[in-house]
Amino acid sequence: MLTEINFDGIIGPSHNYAGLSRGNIASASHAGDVSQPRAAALQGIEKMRHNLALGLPQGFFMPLDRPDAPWLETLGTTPEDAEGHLRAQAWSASSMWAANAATVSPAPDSADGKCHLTIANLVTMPHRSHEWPGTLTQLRLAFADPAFTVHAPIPAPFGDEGAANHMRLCSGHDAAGVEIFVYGVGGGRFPARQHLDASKAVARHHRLDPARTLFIRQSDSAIHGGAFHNDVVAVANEHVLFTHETAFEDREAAHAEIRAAFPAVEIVEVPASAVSLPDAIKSYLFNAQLVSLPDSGGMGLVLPTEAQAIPAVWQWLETHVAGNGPIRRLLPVNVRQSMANGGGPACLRLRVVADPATVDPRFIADEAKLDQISEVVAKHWPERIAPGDLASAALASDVRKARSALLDTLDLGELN
Ligand code: SUG
Repeated sequence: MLTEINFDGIIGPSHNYAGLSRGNIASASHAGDVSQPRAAALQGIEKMRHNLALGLPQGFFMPLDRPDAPWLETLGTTPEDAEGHLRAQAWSASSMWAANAATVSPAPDSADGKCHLTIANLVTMPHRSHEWPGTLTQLRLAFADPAFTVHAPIPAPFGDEGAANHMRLCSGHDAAGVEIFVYGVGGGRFPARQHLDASKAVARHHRLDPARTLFIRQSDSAIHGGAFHNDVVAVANEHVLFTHETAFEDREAAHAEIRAAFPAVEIVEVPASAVSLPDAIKSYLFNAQLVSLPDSGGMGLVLPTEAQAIPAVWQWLETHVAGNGPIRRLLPVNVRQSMANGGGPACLRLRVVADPATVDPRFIADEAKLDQISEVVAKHWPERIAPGDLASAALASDVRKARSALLDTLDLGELN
């Protein structure tokens, strides 16, 4: 049976605040802060427990090996000798944001009846550009079953940031859907990370039906306001598109195209007059997991606790839930450590529609396995990392050992 499984990136032991992502306001404003990798990973695990308790299938991905010495070697240096900015780029735990791991097209959407995944190249940001080899290895392991095809990344210079710029509308997760690729156009104050040529290449590789595939331009004002990925201003689930008024460059044309391709769509739009773009970005209202609740049948919004702190945002949500809208429950989760680097609940997960029996079971979560992961994190993850600590060979060694301990515990030593 095909079902939606959310795979969360386990927050790695090297999690730190180096201010590496231009155009990501949270990352810039927390640059130089002391991070808490242990608390960060435990927050991520609690989110997984929360979603499991809702009856939602849950998976996870392992952190990548950091600092990335082989990458530094291609640059002629080492973690010890690298210049500060390169060293920070090598240390980044950014693979935690699994929404950027790959773009996923479920089997019913593809001409060959397979679930296709294309690993994102993440070429726009140096610290993320070296994630893909580790991600490719891991996803080829998790999705080795013939039900899946895992594609290598689209080549540079065509920037691809994966599922963060991809939405799917469908009558049920196991039915054929309409896939929406959202791209940006460069030349502004902040980089447009998703290129149209990359999105089109992904759609071709995934053998999507052109009649059920849309390419929609993200608004320049959203990018310039700090929405470095579309999933900061819009999210879709089944027949619902939850979006800010300013998400798309040509709002009317975008909505008309979406309605024409998927007439049953319910567009829940938050007007800028109710929630300003800066408040939407600060609260990460849209970087929420819009999930179909197995018990009650309605939809729930798993959103960051930051959304409760902004009165306009919380008021809009409470009014919606009290009315007749499709979102029936508000489910705040605390992922503050990730949020401070610009990653909300939706950034931390990759949605894969699949039969769980076809996924390598080592990547599927249950309560007992989350207990095991928490134990390793509590024992091995550093409590704090200050920016100056990245020069420490001892810390680098501890961080590697911490990851290895987790791989061993989960019988994933082959990723070492
Ligand atoms: O790519 N932050 C990530 C956040 C990714 C959020 N993902 C989604 N929206 N799906 C990024 O900007 C900050 C790292 C640092 O500054 O150290 C960072 O990479």
